[in-house]
Parts: sequence; structure tokens; C-alpha cells
Amino acid sequence: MKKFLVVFFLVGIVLTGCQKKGDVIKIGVAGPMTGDQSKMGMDFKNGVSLAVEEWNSKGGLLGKKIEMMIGDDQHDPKQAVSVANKMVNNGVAGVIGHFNSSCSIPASDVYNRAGVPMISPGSTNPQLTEKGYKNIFRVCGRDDQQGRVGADFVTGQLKIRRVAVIHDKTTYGQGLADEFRKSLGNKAEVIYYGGIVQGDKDFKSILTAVREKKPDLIFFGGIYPEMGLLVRQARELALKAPFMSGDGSIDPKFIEIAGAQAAEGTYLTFSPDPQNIPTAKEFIGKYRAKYGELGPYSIYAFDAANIMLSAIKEANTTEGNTIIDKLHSLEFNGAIGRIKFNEKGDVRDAPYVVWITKEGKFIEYWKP
Ligand code: ABU
Repeated sequence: MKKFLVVFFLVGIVLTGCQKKGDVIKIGVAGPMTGDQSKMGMDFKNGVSLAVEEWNSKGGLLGKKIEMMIGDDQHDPKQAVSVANKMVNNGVAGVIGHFNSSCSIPASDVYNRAGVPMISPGSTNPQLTEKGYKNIFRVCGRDDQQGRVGADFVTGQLKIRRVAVIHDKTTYGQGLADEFRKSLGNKAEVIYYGGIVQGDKDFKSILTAVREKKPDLIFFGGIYPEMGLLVRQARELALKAPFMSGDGSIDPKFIEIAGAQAAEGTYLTFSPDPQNIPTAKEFIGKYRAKYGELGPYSIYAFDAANIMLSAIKEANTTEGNTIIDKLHSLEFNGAIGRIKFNEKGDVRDAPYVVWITKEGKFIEYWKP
């Protein structure tokens, strides 16, 4: 009897092990999970977690439990390629990520070769979807759209004519700065154009050079850690011109680093406030209850995950190309509204607006 029980127990372990392996569908979540941009990576992880928990509580997907595989690219392109290879080797059915365009673009080569669908919640550089890869999608807008809205606001609304443009020399930061500059056309003069190095902490020499030029506005293409320091140090140098930046800076961490007083009156381009979108209410309530205040891309990560999981469900398989075809034909009602991809993998509607920082908060300010 004792011998029989031991054999029964061992067989049970083996079967449970087999069952576990074949019984899950893996979804990758990739972004900067550690380091100075980890807030964005964690927002992705939290948004996708909520979606996965909802699906699992309703029985999972294709009769299987959904499991998340988290990849930390530390906003480093080489690390992103390594994460992408790990995701592919681990058999993920799809990837939600990455955040930085400088990571999403090289990682997309890996996912493309493997036929794995990828949806980025926040990579906005146009090049991501200009390679002609059928498996690459994003639920956010693009920097050519964002840069145009920023420039229209500066020249049309603020009537500003002398602009300094600074960028962080990354695919996203420089790309957005260049799109903004291009869209200014001859309506404003770019009296300073230059780059900083991501990770540097002291920007006083570049800001002193900018101050000499007496700009009416300073545009920064980059992410919130550097944006926060630039704004704080500009005020310390009595450089009073307002700052403007893009979606990479619209995070409470920017205000925390700059200080509310220095950040006051900063303009930022981003999509409209989800708090005014009726379909976003349920998500916002659940997210706040579990993780606290949502970050700019939490809701985009949630929608990206739901779209990916819906496509797998409709495809009725985890085979990459079938899911990719479904993603191209799907029309999805997400928390942020209706999402439909065009033939490039971009969203058909990307309504950028201008926000302003007031008393330590971001407020939607101007709609084109
Ligand atoms: N779009 C905000 C920053 C992420 C990126 O595109 O690099």
C-alpha cells in the first residue's frame, strides 16, 4: 500500500507538471521595469495585470490560464533585443511593449522573424510602423502627429516666435524634437537646437547657452527624469521661458523632480484625459483601488492586452500569423474608446491635445 501511494504521488507530480506547462498561454510584457524610467514599465505591468486577472477570473483563454512573462529592458536597446529573444524562446503568444521607441524598434526585428505579434502601448516614433512589419502594432499615436499639434499650439495659440529646442539624442526624443521643429515651419524661429545625454544630471551649461538666446519657449524632446531636472535647473538660472514637452514627460515624476513651482505652466502634448472618457471609468476605479493613481500609459497597456487576448480568442489558436491577421481585422471597444489598426499597425484615430501643469497637477488645456 505504501509503495502504491509513493508511485501514485510521483505520477501526480509529473502529470501536474505537464498539465501546468501545456495549460498556460504566455503573454509578454516588456519595458523599463527597473531604473529611472521604471515608473513607465510598472504602469505597463499593472495595466496588463488587470486585464489578465479579468480574463483568468472568467475562465482564461482557449480553456487555459493566462500567464505574464515580464521583460526588463531598462530602456536599453541591446537589453530590449535580449528580452525579445527570451520572450520568443519562452513561447509567448504575443508581447505588450516595449515603451521606448529605441527599444521597440530593434525588438520588433526579433518578433518579426519569429512571427510573434507585438503591440506597443507607448512607442510613438513613426519608424516603428514604417518598416512594413505585419506583426507590429501600437495603440498610441505617432510623433509626427504629436509634433504637429505642439507646433500648432505654440505658433497659433501662444503666438510664440522664438523657440529653443533641446532633445535627449534618443530615437524618441530627437525624433519628436525634429517633428516639432519641422511643423513650426516658418511661423517661428528656432534660435537654439541641441542635445543632452540621457542620464546626465547637470544641464546648467546648456541652459546657460539657451538663456543667452532669450527664447520665448523651450521645447524638450525626451523623458521625465531629464525634463524634471531641466525645468528645475532652468528656474534656478532665472530662465523664465515656459517649457513644452511630449508624452514622455507627462508623468507625476516630472513634477516631483522639477518641483511644483518650477513645473507650473509647462505644456505637454498627450492624448485626452481618460477621466472624461465614460468607457474608461471602470478601469480607472479598479486600477486606483489596486495600484493607486494611473500613469499616462496604464490604460493603453490595459487596452493593448485586451486587444491581444481578444485576437487570440477569435483566432482560436496561439499560432502567430493567425493572431496577426485577427489583429488587423479587429475593431475593438477599449477603455480609451474604439481602436482599429490601419494597414501599418497604427491606430486610425490619435487625438493629441495640449495639457498644462497647474498647482502640481496635469490638466487638459487645449484641443486642436
Ligand atoms: N512615447 C513616449 C516615450 C516612449 C518612446 O516612444 O520612446
